[in-house]
Amino acid sequence: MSNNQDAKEWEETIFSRIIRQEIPTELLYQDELVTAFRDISPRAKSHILIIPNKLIPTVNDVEPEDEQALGRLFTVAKKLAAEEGIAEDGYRLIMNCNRHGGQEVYHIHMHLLGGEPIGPLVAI
Ligand code: DGP
Repeated sequence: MSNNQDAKEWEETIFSRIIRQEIPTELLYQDELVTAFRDISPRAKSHILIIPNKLIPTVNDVEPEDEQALGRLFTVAKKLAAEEGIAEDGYRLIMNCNRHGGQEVYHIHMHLLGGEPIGPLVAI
């Protein structure tokens, strides 16, 4: 049991509305498990978010039954990296968790960053 399982932490975020296409967003990919779209404030030439359709607030809230959807994040990352033309040069996949990880939106999401050198993993 994580400490995020209270009513406040499980509230929907803007990402639920994007999944339901309630706000204008160019979806790059969507199926029954995951949705992908461009980050609103890109930190690289190519910056895509890939998210499970199910609301899972943080990695601390992941359960075994989520494995199929979370595995799908990787196969969609591979597909979108190829479509963006960044697969060969390379890219970085990031998932932040809670405050120290720098998480801002409490609906887990994989960042796909590429199109240019991304720099060191952690700035020091
Ligand atoms: P994180 O810090 O890992 O929680 O990243 C959250 C990302 O979500 C951040 O890079 C900005 C992006 N973001 C927040 N709100 C929106 C939105 O409404 N639309 C889109 N496309 N991206 C958003």
